[in-house]
Order: sequence, then C-alpha cells, then structure tokens
Amino acid sequence: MSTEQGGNRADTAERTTTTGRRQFLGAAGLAGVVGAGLATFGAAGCRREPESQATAGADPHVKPGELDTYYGLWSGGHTGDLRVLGMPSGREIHRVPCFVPDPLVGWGITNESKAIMGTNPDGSLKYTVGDTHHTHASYRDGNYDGRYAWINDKINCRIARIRLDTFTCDKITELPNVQGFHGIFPDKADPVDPAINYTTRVFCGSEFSTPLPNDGRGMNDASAYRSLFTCVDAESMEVRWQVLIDGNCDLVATSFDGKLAATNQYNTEMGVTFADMMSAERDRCAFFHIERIEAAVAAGRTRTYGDSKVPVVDGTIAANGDPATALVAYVSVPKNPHGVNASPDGKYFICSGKLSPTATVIDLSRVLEWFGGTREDIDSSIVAEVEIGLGPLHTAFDGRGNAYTTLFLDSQIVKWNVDAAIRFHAGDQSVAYVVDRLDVHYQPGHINASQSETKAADGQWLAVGCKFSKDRFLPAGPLHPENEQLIDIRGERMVLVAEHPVRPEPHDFIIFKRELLTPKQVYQLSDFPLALASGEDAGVTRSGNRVTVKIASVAPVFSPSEFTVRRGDVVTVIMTNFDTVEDLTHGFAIEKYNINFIVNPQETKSVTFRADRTGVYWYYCTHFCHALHLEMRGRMIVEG
Ligand code: RUQ
Ligand code: CUA
Ligand code: CA
Repeated sequence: MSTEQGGNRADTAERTTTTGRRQFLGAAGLAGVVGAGLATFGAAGCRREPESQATAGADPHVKPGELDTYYGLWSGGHTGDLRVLGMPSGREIHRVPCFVPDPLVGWGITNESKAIMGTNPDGSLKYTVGDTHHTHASYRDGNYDGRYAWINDKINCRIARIRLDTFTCDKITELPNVQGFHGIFPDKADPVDPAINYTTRVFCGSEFSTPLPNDGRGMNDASAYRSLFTCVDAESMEVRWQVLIDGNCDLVATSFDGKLAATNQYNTEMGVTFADMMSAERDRCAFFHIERIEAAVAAGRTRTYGDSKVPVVDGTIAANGDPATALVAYVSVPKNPHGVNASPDGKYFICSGKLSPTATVIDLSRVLEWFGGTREDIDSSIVAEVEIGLGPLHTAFDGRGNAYTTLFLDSQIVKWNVDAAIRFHAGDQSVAYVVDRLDVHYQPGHINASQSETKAADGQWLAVGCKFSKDRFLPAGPLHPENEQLIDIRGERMVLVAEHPVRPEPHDFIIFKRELLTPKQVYQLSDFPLALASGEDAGVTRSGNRVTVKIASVAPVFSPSEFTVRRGDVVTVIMTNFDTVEDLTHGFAIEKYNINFIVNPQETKSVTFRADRTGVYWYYCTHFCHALHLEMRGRMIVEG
C-alpha cells in the first residue's frame, strides 16, 4: 500500500477504474487492494492540497500539570478492558478490567471480581479471554449522563457495565442463544414514556448464526441456523428479550426518541462460508420497533430456546410482512454494509458500504411511516446512497451537518455533507457533497468525533483508529502497533495533528466533555459490606477449617503483620485500606500463592484460597505507597 504522506491522494485519483470495481469489491478485490497497494480513486471528485499547504491545526498538546478537556472511552480489544484517555492529548489515564483477569486490580483474583466475572462450580473463572469491540455510555436528554458505559466481549458473548463514578466494572451478563456478540448501543429514551428521557435498555447484535437451541441437534443443516437481536436491562443487567431475525447483526444504532434501534446486516445470505456471505449484491439494515416488541413480550407472544428463560419474539421476514403489526423492518442496503451510525440531529442512520463504495442515508421518519402504514415501500426510506470512496466502515458527525467516514481501502477519511448527499441523490447532480479527504495511516476502522453521537456534537476533534501502522513507529518486532490519529475538524479542512501507537486492537471509542463526569476520588468504608469497622477489627477467626483473616492497612503497616493457619485450611483474607489520602493505594500479594490485588483508600477487598503448603510465606504491599513501602510486609505461617 502507498506510504505517501502528502495527503494528496485525490490528485492521483483520477485513474480509470472499471465500473465493476467501482461498484462492488469481490473477495479477490478486497485482498488485492489491501495487499498490493493499488491506486485509490476519489468518488465525486474533491481535490486536496498537500498537507503542508493546509492551515496548521489546533495544538493537541496539553502542558504538564494541565488537564485534558475531554474524556475518551476506548475499548481495549484483546485485553478485555476499557481504556480511559484524556483528550485531546491522548494520554491513557486508566484501564478498567472487565472480561480478562488483571493482576494490578486483582481482577479475577478477589472474591468480589470473581463474582462479577462468573465462576465454575470449583471457583475457577469461567472465562479468561475477551475481545472487546464497542463501548458506549448511558444517555439523558440526548447527551451522556455519566452513569454507565457498556462494552462487549465478542468471544464469550458477554456485556460488561462500567460505573462511571468509580470507573469499575460492576456487572457482567452472558447473552444466551447467540454467538459473535458484536454491536452494542444503549437506547436514548423510552418510546412510550416521555418522562424517561434516559437510557434504560442496551441493545446487542450478534454476528454468528447457530442452531437454536444449540444443543447438538441440527448442526449439519446450516440453512436452519439463526441469529438473535438482544435487549439487556440497563439497571438490572438482565436480558429482557431477544428477537429472532433473518440474516445476522453487526453494529447497532438507536434513535434519539427511543422508538427505533437498528443493526446492519452483512450476511443476509445466512451463509457459512466467506463466498456465501458475499454472494448477494445487497444486504440489509434491520429496524426494530421497540414499543411493539415490548408489547409482544408483555402479551406473551414469545418462545424460549433450550435452558434459556429469555423470551424470544419472531422478527423474521415471513412473520413481519404487515407493517401494521411488524416488529422488524428490513431496509435493503448495498453489499456487506459495515457500521450504522445515528446523526446528531436525530434524523438519519447511516450505513457504510464496506464492499460498496457508498454510504446509505436512511430517514428515520420514513421508517416510522412504514410502520405506521403510510409508506408502502420500506426501501424508499433511503434518502441517499452516494459514492464516497473504497471500503467505507464507520461514520462520525460534527453537529454542523457533516459526516466523516473511514475508508478502509483508501486509507482515508472522507468528510461529506449529509444534506448535500441527499440533494445529489434526489437528482441534483451539480451538488458536490464531498467536502474534504484526508490520508490517514493506514486502513482506518473506527472513527469518532467529540460528542459525535449526541445532540451536543461539537465538531472539535476527530479520532481515528488505524488498523495498520506499518512504518509510522520504531520497529519492535513483527507485531505492529495500531495507530491512533487525531484530527482537528473545526475548519472546512481536516488537519491531522497527532498520532500515537497503541497495542492492538482498541476498535471503538467515544469522546465527551469532561464536565459530564464527576468521578469519586476516594471510596467510603460503607461502600463495602465486608469493610473492617476499624483497626481493632483486624485479626484471625476460625470455624472448622475455614479461617478468616481481617487485615487493616495503614501506610506503611499491615495489621496484623503475621498470622498462622494450618495446612489445608480455606483462608479468606479481607483487607481494608484505612488511609484516607487520595491516591494512597496499597497492594496485597502473598508469595507463591498466586495472589495480588490493590486496595484504594477506604476500599475493602477479599480473597479466598487453600493454604496447601506448609512454611513461611511473606505477604507484602505491591503498590508504592510510602518511603517505607518495602517494609510494608508480614508473614503467613502455614503449620503442618
Ligand atoms: S467493527 S472496524 Cu468490531 Cu467495530 Cu468496525
Ligand atoms: Cu503500602 Cu506499598
Ligand atoms: Ca452479504
């Protein structure tokens, strides 16, 4: 692929391409373009000056001692956690473990975290790997309200909730009946009760179809495999309902009025092979009528699969032909779409073409007209289907009517005007809807702008996650980092202002004003049911072979600084950090017992293990807390 940095690809773009390649990319085309570096071309022509001639962008540098003006929440990818960044600096402030054990926090080690992650009957963790893709936060009045964020695990179909007052994961739910849980989006309001103008549901899309129930029957008949769209209660984190659909799910979007959720579908063929999944010229975007689905669930027009108690309604095409009763509407969009994003004005969902060089703009009021019986053809809710470039994936918004879409194959971001695209599609071919193009490095996937999918989209910053970094950083072996780039979008022209490498692969992210959050800086003892009442409470109690050791930590001492158990005892250590000073965290590790966790000021955690080896085992503080941090240790004596 090209490594030019001049930002002048539109100038090399006037090469002739065949209509076939311009319209759709087949499997060979996709592989060829990525691997061989074919020249790109610009759709609806827009020339761009080299970057050196563009105006300098805003300085993203945040001086030492100064704070960022935005929070960024990034999914961690393979590390199964949520990354917290300060923006625009891109400084990583925190990582919140969710799906994968983390030895700093003791995630997957402490009893509290194991209860959230889920265990086997023997107490071991049910899952130890994760693959997070998408993260979104709770809404109120069309903007983030700072309560929760959610993140998906594609491998084990889990959804995690992160409390944004403490930046900790407090619930994980495994979705039944599905595989390949990918897209996730909270609703923004209730479709019926206008007083509920905040998130109460989270919708989840699953990519892979399986036999239903998946219990060993019907495995050879792939044509009978099905996918489900899932609704999770935002507060209880219980699965409320699922919808049986035709095709699959990918990304998810929700409307600002709470009436509609949608998922783009790249496998309407319901194929199981690569070729099958790309055999149709068009796929779909499926729209869910939330009020009707909830009414059908309440009326008991449901079924269940296997051991799952979750009610499932029928959203298949065959059962949803009558708009007056339909739960789901299927809009035809070009081949293997990727991404569906809600414009901040509340009017449109935009699907990217992926294998088609187009963006499809769907007018939500028209979708509702179809459900209401006043629009005959659901496909006429498409108000634009315009060429924007090769391999379009995800779209962000600036609140000024412009969309920014990543072009994976072109290694570009295209800025285009939604209203202009609609006018062009309606027949005014003189309208230039592409405003600007910018080279990024390289192969961008997700993109998001500050406050993008909120009513407060502010058009300041645009971040893009580039899947390939190639030559941008010092080589460090065969695994290349990804490249996160930052773009100033205040002006007409996009200006690339910063980049940093990141461990693969973060996928998706949101960026919002720091005023929207007021996290706690210190816990209260009463936040934890097991908290020691005071230092006097520390000590050892025994009941049969079960021993409880209560430890108080105050820098730089553990009390007690030694305890004795017998080999074979089941030992529970409960530790409270009595320090009240902000940032004064202690760690607790026991040599040779595979135990490590931290306790923040006024926090309590516990761990349970079997003392199965006799001898002296030091426990010590793993978190630098005091000049005498190294002296902060004690002995566990295990008698035979
Ligand atoms: S998908 S790179 Cu997992 Cu978010 Cu589009
Ligand atoms: Cu306590 Cu280090
Ligand atoms: Ca397809």
